[in-house]
Amino acid sequence: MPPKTAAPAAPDAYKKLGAAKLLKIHELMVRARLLEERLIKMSKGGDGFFWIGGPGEEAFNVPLGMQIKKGHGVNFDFLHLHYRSAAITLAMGAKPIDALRQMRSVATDPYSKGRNFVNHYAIPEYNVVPVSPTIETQYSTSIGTGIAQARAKTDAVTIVNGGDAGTAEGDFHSCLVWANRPVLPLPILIIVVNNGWGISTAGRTQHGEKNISDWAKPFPDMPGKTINGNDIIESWAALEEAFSYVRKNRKPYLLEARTSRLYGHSSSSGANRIPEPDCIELLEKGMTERGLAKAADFKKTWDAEAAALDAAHKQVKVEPFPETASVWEDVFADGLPSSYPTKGGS
Ligand SMILES: Cc1ncc(C[n+]2csc(CCOP(=O)(O)OP(=O)(O)O)c2C)c(N)n1
Repeated sequence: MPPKTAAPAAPDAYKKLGAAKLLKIHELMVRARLLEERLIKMSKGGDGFFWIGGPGEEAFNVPLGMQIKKGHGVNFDFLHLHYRSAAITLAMGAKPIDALRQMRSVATDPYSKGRNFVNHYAIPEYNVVPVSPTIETQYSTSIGTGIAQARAKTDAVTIVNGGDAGTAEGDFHSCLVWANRPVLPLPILIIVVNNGWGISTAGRTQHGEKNISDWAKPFPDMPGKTINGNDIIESWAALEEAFSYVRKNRKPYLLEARTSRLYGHSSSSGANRIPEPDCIELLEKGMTERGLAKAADFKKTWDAEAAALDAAHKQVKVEPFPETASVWEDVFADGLPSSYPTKGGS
């Protein structure tokens, strides 16, 4: 069984991953960061109603998205995500414009047709199940796809992520119990991204356990590990190890990533920049110090991604809002009960 604590990254780990891959990771991190900053601006500028997202989690979420076995159906990985996961979906190939669409609540939003709030993805072709604003329920729904994949002959796995405060809820513990039943262990990569806060409540005032990953201790077959999720090298290696364990052994793995929360909880808490470590700055510093890239390489990426986002935003501004009559669409799988109004609404 892998150790319960993280080993420090090897000194040459940057070079092992290689400049080309690191630059690709950097590009996706920049795309995610600029997207979130644009979404914040939209929420403050009347171009949307509410923002919640994941700036500060890119060094963990991009490697996660890049290591997914992407596709539709039981033979591909299933993702039960929460609202700070944009960098995961972007690394899988989602387009920033679709998040802008959901923020502006336009009818072209592919995730919810302009009906849900931002960073609530639903991507059937990538097995990304709809994100719930009710926290932690994703740990319960992940049991379902975990069971399907435990029964199927496949190397595909289920991934569930959420925050540290939510682990106080029963759904998280149901997931641990179900994933570890000796009669049918489940191939679930159980992730907790620990940013130290539950809205405005400090984690240190709430958690008697030292690490969230210590919840693995009662289950001898489930490794538990805590890593520095602001470090791209540590994140990449830990995810590789965890994915490989779950895919091969068809058993769960509990991974806790400590990250920054760079713009606070949401637009409700102001969404202003907070002086915590910035994983993109750390990556740029690490690459520059090792001669793997220059400041000009990074600037090119920032400029190109910003220009692409400008064009996408311009496009979304002229897209239509949903028709009023569409308000009942997709509410019930088999149509509306006869007691519901079918026209207009009141
Ligand atoms: C069941 C439920 N309880 C409370 C809330 C309100 N709420 C939204 S986010 C949040 C804090 C979640 O903190 P954490 O789990 O650490 O995740 P983070 O937002 O920090 O990533 C709470 C309490 C909710 N959405 N759902």
